[in-house]
Amino acid sequence: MKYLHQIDSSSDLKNLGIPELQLLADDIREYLISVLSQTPGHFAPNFATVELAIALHNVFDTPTDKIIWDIGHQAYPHKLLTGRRDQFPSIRQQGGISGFLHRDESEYDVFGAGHSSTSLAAALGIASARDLQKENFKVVSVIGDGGLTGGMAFEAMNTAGDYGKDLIAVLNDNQMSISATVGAFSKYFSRLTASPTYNVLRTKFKEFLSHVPTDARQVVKRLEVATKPGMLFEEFGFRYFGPIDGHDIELLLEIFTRVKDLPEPILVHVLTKKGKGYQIAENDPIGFYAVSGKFDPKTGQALSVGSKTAKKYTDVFSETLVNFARDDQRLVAITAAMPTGTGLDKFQTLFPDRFFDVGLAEQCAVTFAAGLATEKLKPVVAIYSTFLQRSYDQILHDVCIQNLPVIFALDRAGLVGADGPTHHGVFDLSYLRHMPNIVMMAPKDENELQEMIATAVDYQEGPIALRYPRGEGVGVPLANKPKPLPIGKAEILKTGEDLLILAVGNRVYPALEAANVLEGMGVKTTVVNARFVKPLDVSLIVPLAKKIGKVITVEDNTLVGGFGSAVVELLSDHYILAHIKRLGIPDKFIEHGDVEALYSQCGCDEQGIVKAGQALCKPNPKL
Ligand SMILES: Cc1ncc(C[n+]2csc(CCOP(=O)(O)OP(=O)(O)O)c2C)c(N)n1
Repeated sequence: MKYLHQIDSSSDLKNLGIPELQLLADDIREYLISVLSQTPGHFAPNFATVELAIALHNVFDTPTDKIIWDIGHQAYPHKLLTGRRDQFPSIRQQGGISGFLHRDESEYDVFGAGHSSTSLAAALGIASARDLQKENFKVVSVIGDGGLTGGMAFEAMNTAGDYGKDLIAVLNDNQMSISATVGAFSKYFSRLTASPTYNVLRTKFKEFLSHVPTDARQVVKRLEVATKPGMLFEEFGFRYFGPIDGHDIELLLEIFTRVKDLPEPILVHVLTKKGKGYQIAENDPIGFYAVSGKFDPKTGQALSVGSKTAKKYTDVFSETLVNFARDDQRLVAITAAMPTGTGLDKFQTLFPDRFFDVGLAEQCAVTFAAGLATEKLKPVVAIYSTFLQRSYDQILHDVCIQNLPVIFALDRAGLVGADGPTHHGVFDLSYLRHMPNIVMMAPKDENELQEMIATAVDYQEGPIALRYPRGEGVGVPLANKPKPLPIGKAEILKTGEDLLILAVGNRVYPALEAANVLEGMGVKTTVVNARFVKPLDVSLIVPLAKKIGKVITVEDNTLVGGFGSAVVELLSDHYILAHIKRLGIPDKFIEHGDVEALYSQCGCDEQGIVKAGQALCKPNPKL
């Protein structure tokens, strides 16, 4: 590595000529491979943005000029160029740098992200603040063709074009979201790149630029004439440039230099390739979207074999749903750009007509499902807990008020680990529980997940949600024909008269283990697997709490408004006076790190439950 070592901030880039910048791009790719073959992280998207990051930091005066990356999973080259090269091996690990953008991490991370389609609205806000305060800097948003399928991106374009703000949107188009980008706009982009104009431009571009006058306005005019296919963006009020090869540094520098001083909304359409420069990832951009363990850089083969042998919750969901869908033609499945992540790819293969991918558009996914449900279909909306946050009003207004039987499958519930605060699924119990009509379940293990899928498929009365964690289950045997559970019924797993632990979801097994430890200390404990957060099992919980008098609730959701809160409300409504300790995720954002370590830090692992039990059962806790 020759050049990356010299880059401690974006200003160091300015001294390099084009050949050096190209070598720097090689350095970055080499470094990405060496680190990411040892450390899990997002992979292929970062190989697509190497030249883009170099060109942007070279042409623009960052951090005075602001670059806003959408999502941030593709911003590793940006991190490497802005002072985080040496910390890079710590990425996504506890105490290390974030895998996304984080304002506290660097002044170059202008706007934090993790969820998609926010960059244009944020850029518009920043540009508007600049103008209001009579400041002078450029604002650039970088958004993918996937991110552009999110409604907020269009809402922002609609406003930006109207306001005529001085801002530049760079469309990083690789025709890939995580899977192939879907939708009419994606088809539109394909037509753009297939157009003869683009192909002439692509081959003749440098020659073309060397012959045109250097006056920016004249060049811009000619470029515009050459690239009229971008009419869609022009109609939105953006001047469109492109499509151009996003791996040609010289071309990128040229274009950005030329458009930099145009004081109006600009869209530069850049074509990139996922995995660019690492052939194995270029050939398998979906498999190499992210890497989850060590691999051999020469072959791309995974080196570490996970120690756990249990099936992943996602796979159990995927296989169980498919089995039900074979017999029930009314079952349809909806994803928001995550067919592989949610496991719906199996459903897609087997029942393509009953599968819908709406792009990175969670709000659309939910209301679309509501529409399907009005016509007597049984829609299953599979969305990660964190991304379903986007659809709060659609769930409330379009599904719950109309009491439509939509099934919500929330994957990645609870703490997710390395992706950190933007991705932890620790709010869903709170944001769904207070909606009238909804039923809400969380399984203790993968077999119970199967039973909850059976319950949801069987349930006709209205909306029903199940939420389950990331990663492997606990390794219990899986029933061949899972049976529905009675709605709102909890199960008692252990009995004892000194302490009552009410646990839900993935905290049930730690609660059981804690109860065993407490038993050794002389505290006899009843453990209840709540199964349903709504409706709660009133006839089981109320008498037990009344009799035992000391209660611990434990959940992998925020303590604010979650399962523990529901129990407290219930006991209060029944005039039950009890000593209650709620365990779960505290009222703050939890950073990235190892999941188990994070649960321990939050005090809701086995040890935390034991501690709480000891404290509660000290002699003399007088009511
Ligand atoms: C609201 C939301 N939904 C889903 C995701 C999960 N996700 C992360 S990256 C990604 C694909 C983004 O594609 P694109 O914007 O084209 O960026 P590229 O990977 O091509 O750089 C998806 C679906 C997300 N981050 N945010």
